[in-house]
Amino acid sequence: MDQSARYSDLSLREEDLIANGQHILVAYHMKPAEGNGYLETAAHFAAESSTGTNVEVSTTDDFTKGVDALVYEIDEAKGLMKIAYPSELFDRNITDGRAMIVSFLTLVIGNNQGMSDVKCGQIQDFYMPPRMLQLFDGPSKDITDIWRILGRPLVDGGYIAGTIIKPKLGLRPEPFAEAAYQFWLGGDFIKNDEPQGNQIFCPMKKVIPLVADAMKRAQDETGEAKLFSANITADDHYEMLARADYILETFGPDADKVALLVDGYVGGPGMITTARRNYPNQYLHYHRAGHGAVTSPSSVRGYTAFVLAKMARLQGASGIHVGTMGYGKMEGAADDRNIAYMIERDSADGPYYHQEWYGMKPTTPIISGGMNALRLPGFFENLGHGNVINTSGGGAYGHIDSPAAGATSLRQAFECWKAGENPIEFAKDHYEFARAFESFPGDADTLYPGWRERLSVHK
Ligand code: CAP
Ligand code: MG
Repeated sequence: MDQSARYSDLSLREEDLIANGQHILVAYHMKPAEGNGYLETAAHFAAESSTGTNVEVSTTDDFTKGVDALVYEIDEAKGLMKIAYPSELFDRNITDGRAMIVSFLTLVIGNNQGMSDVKCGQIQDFYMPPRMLQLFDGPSKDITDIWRILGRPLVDGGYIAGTIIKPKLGLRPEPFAEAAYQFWLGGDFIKNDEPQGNQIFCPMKKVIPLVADAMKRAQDETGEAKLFSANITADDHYEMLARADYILETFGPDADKVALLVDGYVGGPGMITTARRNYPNQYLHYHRAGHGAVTSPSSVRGYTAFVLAKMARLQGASGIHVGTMGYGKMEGAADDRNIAYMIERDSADGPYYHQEWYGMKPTTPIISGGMNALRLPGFFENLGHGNVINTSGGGAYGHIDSPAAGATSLRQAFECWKAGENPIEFAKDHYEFARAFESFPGDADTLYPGWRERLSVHK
């Protein structure tokens, strides 16, 4: 059944829809299955994502038709379709009237995935009108809270050198805490790796007191504040609360230096909101393990990493992983910097829509995955700043001298870029950075050909 007469209106102009502020706009890459017309399929897509189904139902009335999602633009050659969703379609809390990402996802990327007339559809971008945007929690803590703890300026406070406890699994409590202590001697921020929780060989109630003690000792030793991002992910809301409460109580006077890490893609929006609403005083660290299942550049379904990050800011993530823009081990490209810009700025351009955030706090880009001191200068150059959290697991624990030296080499990489110096020249009087060349010789050969001769002093 062709529903384009009801579910499309190509005379609608995007600037009017934005000026009216009554619709959430979503841009998709969409391809119909063989034998289906573009507009007809797009209209069916909009129907299934809002008020309709594949047939007319007799219970539809005039009000229903007033909240139809409408296809307002198509470009068949580009496989582009844009849909305007009336804000009223989206579910609101009975407790406080606020909006929820789970409802947004249920409609805009719900049953439309897997329909037989749609070959594929993927969200590229969305626009949130001011009134709806204000109904999302947004972050309660942001990078300025970390800078404050570290005694840095609250504007342009700079790079946060972090790591992930490695190996990913298989450390017992004592070596785990020792690995944390060793990194903190040189760096700022440590996160649990995403699967680390309460394994029987490393029970949370054994390891967390040791990590809290390691933090204290590292702070005493260095005279600097240190941060720990603790994984509280669990299927059960109450288990998440139990973990967070235990962790915060155990860190006691250092609890302000604890971030709560949630595996938000596999766990879903409810888990992020559990952390955001129950612990608004803690920095909320959104780990996105598994997101590649839908966001991979090879994917033609789901949504992109850009969309994931934008949703994370609405939900209230203080920081989310945004990849390494082609400089690390995960998929990504240089122009992924627009992901970082969208979540850290008050006004930014996405691939299809400009978004104003009206003062919603920013979400820190967390740079992670195969990073080390050698890869960072190029990364900062591409991004244009270093106001990020970077977690380098292999890049710290893979340094040939020590985790502390690995951490120091990361900080030096930022100094090198900030000073605009040539990394090989900089290495000549920055020992830990120079030793990173020897720690990661494959990267050094690729990024800095000729380094062996020029750094002969360290050979
Ligand atoms: C990185 C990491 C992170 C990835 C996730 C890992 O370790 O801990 O989970 O960065 O990807 O387990 O691979 P290394 P993303 O520093 O040792 O590579 O940040 O893109 O979401
Ligand atoms: Mg990890």
